[in-house]
Amino acid sequence: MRASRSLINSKSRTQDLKLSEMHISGAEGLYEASDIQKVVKKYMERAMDHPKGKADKIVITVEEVKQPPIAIPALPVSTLKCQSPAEAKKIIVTLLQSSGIAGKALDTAFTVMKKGFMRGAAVITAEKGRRLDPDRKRGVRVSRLGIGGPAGRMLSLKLSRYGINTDTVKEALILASKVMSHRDVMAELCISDDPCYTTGYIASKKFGYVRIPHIKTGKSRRGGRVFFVKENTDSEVLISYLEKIPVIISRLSSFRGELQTDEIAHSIDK
Ligand code: WAQ
Ligand code: MG
Repeated sequence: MRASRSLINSKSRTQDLKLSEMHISGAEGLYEASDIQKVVKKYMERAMDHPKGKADKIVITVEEVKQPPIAIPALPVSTLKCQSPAEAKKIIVTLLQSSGIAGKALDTAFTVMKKGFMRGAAVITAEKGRRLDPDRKRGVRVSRLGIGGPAGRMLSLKLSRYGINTDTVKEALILASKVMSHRDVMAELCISDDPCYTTGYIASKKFGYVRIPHIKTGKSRRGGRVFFVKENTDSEVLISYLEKIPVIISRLSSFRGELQTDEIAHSIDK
């Protein structure tokens, strides 16, 4: 699903329709045929009621997937103690550096995040900080991802124990798990573009899915995603995996409550 709003007014002379469209909401998933009507209804509700504003165009695409999905485990989940965006930044730098991401790559990532307003994710190399995704306005949109019935029910149960059983958390964990299942991806940084949603995350092969509260203040529509990849990544192969290959979560990993940054670093190093 993709919901957007045209920014052209009657006085505007802009010829470039793409430039004058604001992305409001997007969602994608892999579902059983029998669930599609229910899912489309849910996506419609989401498209028509979004804190970013009212959409004037909603596109829903339903495609049959021919290839059997690849089964992967979900990443381990934890939440860090964090009180402010400034503290969040320190945590992000510490954990990403310890996942092998160089300063140059972090600089590129923070520049991309500051601009905000992307529909997909930027793909950035972990050493030199080069950007590999071809369409910089759009980024790469991860699709064809989902969770199997039993794992999905178990996930809801586990997340309920921590009071975070929401579509936002589930979808983010599914996405991060697919992204991290590719061998060339080292880490991810995500900040929601929803002005009310102030918890972001980093994901890495080393730390799993690490939630970071207060990653931004509650007023900003700026958000985005960055995937950090090995320097010699074949971007076409990676992007086609992320966009096209069906991947489904079939089992879960560990869940942990609130941790201090050094606790997570320490527990992994042991
Ligand atoms: N593929 C690639 N990038 C995406 C996708 C996708 N399918 N969906 C969203 N993005 C990018 C895009 O640039 C958005 O602006 C940005 O991510 C944020 O998207 O555990 O809801 O949908 O509590 O606002 C984090 C949950 C929620 C943390 C993140 O992101 C937690 C969220 P949003
Ligand atoms: Mg979203």
